[in-house]
Amino acid sequence: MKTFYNPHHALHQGKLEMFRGQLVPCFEVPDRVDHVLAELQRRPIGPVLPPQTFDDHALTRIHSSRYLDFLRTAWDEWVALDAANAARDALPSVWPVRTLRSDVLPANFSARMGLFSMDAGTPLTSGTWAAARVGADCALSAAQAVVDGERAAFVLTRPPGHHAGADFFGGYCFLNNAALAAQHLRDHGFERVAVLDIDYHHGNGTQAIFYDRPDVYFTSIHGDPHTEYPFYLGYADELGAGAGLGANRNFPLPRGTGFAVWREALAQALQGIKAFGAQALVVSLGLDTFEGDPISGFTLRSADYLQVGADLAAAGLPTVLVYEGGYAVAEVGVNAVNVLQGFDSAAV
Ligand code: SP5
Ligand code: ZN
Repeated sequence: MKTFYNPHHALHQGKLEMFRGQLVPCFEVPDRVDHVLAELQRRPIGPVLPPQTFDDHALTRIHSSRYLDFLRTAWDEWVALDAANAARDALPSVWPVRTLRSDVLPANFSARMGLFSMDAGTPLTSGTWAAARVGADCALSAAQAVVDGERAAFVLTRPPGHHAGADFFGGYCFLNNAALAAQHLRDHGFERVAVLDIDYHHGNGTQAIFYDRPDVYFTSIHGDPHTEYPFYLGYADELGAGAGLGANRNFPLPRGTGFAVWREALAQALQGIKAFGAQALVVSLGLDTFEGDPISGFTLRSADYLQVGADLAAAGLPTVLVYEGGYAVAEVGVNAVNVLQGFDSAAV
């Protein structure tokens, strides 16, 4: 399959994230993509291509204009506050929780950082917009390749996307690459599209974006949000709303879950996608389900990812695979390419 690689991903390079009252080094680092690229060079599965350029109209299909306007100018505003900020990343510290207003767009930069974010673990850096914007082009290019008849395509980019909502960043994510790919498929002939999220963390952004829509099915297998990030979404009773009722399905699993139980949840998620009648599939491919992941709690092993790829291919749908999380940097390349190789070996 074709890989659409973001050559500008390293422009986004956060330094520190807030964790238990301390700033700790970011887990979401450029090496995560560099190792996947190196493994793709060792075990080629197809051409590695730069993305085509799409105009911002494709972004506004998913994200609000005021959020995109904020992201585009945020770094310059941050540095305008204090020239010394050029050496520091921007992190939010105040949020409009219940009873506070999110309809008013404050002039104050910190207030807007909070309005457009969900946590203090996602630094905004000098190159965040440039990297995320080209990543969106990669997602749209992969979706277009599938529109043009490819069986599957892989989006190799960072920052990841599945925690980002229509108008907020968080969980290391800024633009929702999987949602952009799904919408592109919808806008180019596929009437029913499924998003399957197999990152360790629930894809709250993607779920929220499609929650009331009957045309995009969202299903996710993830650490139980009672104990795992993003905590406030991803429970089994979230089934969709309004016209989208029945088009959302979550499989929260406890910390420590191994491949046999995880794979049974995958079979059920794929069964839901089939029952929905999906014509195309977008996979949010996180590799943080790996036993060696430093921030996650499942115990999948490297060889299991070959089977994951084969199971995904057995759905028999045109498929866009989007790289999301996965923080065991030394193993993430092997694990990601195992999924792709497993997919290609089983795909008809
Ligand atoms: C895309 C994705 O996988 N985002 C995950 C965001 C998780 N953010 C919260 C992580 C908290 C990590 N703290 C772990 C400390 C271990 N010593
Ligand atoms: Zn994750």
